[in-house]
Amino acid sequence: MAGIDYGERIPNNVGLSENRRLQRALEEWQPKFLDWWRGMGPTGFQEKDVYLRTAVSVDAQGWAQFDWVRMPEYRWGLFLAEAEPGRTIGFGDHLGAPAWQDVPGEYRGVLRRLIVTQGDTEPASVEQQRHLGATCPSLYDLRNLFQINVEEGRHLWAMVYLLDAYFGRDGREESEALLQRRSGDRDKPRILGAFNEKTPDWLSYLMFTYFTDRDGKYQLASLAESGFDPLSRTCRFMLTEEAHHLFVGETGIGRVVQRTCELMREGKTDDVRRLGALDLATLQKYINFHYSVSLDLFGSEASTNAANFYTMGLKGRFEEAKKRDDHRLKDATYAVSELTGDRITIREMPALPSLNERLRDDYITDCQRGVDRWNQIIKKHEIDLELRLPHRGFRRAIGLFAEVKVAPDGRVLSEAEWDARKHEWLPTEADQAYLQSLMRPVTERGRFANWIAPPPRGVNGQPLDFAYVRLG
Ligand code: BYC
Repeated sequence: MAGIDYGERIPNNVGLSENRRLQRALEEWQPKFLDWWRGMGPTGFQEKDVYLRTAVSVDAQGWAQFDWVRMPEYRWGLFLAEAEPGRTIGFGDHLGAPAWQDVPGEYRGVLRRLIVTQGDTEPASVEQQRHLGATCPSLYDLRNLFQINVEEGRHLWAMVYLLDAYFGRDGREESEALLQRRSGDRDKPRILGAFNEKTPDWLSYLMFTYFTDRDGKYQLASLAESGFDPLSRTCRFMLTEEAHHLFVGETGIGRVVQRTCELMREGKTDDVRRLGALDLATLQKYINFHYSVSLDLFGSEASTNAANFYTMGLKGRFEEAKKRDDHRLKDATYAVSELTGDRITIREMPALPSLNERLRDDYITDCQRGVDRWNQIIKKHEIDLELRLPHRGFRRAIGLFAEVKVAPDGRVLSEAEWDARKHEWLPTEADQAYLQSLMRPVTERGRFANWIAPPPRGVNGQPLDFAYVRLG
């Protein structure tokens, strides 16, 4: 089962050739996907050879193979993690029952919506990043961008497989709709807020891969606990690909911090803009923006949807199987923020409707780890400043804090105070214009833009001056 059949038109390890109806449905969808990729995928570079990795099997050893590929010829396929024999449902009302191999009829609509919401983010992110190739800071970074883009495309395939294989005609309609919505489009926007924002420059992209892809990690990990076994296995394999996206974000921002600190030391100045780099104050503003947009992706603090997903056995907690409790949570409580006038307090609330907040807490802890590592870089340069995650209520559009204005330090502000100070906390038009002025392509082998340090090593043991994308 672990091996992937690349002899087929659609590479897969799901026995596609034994299911003619599904094979036909997916083979009809494939050219539409390619049309979407050509129209909405990376602008330019489609005919260039890119040094990409492709999954060759889903087990730990045989995962990836690196080779030169033109992106439209990338072998997008259907890969599920290996089945766990005898797997049972790990939480909710069906705890202990055998995991479902088919969609439980009564949960069909809810499950379809979860899969569609997840699926919608994947092409959205490709659309958001499509113009970045033109301003890449190096061939190494360009290659990593394209790797992420093709894998997001594969994650779309992963969700379309579930829709087509398990949801009949409505599933096929949803698969079509996933190719029709467009990030940022007024009439046909993508479903979740963060996926309609622009990714206009490489700093925003690195922030996106750090903060927004990390939401992906937590949502996929919760869906990997699902009692619906095909969803669980699909998400388990997606998580292995997701790890590279998070690596790009964390190390990418780390390299920007590194370069900034080097220039601050060399130039004996905080004003590294004069030296053509990004000052730490601007980095902080971009952290504030992308972190707050990503916090919204977890939904409201109190959500009956989240409670239902759990009780139904469809979406678990992060690392559900490692938790030592009753996995039903009917009588449990969880500490959730609350607004009392202009004060933010904490109150024990029923655990089930608080599951979004709990997942957000797991996410926040994980986000902090990377910020700590960036601060280590700053400290090593003997610079007295720390990057910080803003308060969870800062600039929120979903949930409790959408009703108020909150400063990065957690103080509730009046509208007037917020308006007077928001330019200190969020990228201004001038910041964005400055950033745009840095976005000049660097495509010479082994060279890197002035605002970002080279990585410590290349991809797959290759040197830094390797032709990661053959432009000639
Ligand atoms: N924007 O009960 P509530 C990734 C809606 S990222 C707009 O609080 P719920 C990736 C919500 O739909 C991971 N609308 O929320 C990363 C609901 O609508 P209805 C993506 C929003 O349902 C980078 C209403 O508000 N995967 O993979 O508990 C690159 C009340 O909502 C938003 C998933 O998200 C928003 N931000 O939770 C590529 C997993 N938030 O019912 C890929 C699947 C909420 O009133 N999705 N609403 O019409 C879910 O688990 C849930 O849908 C959510 C929302 C956690 C997103």
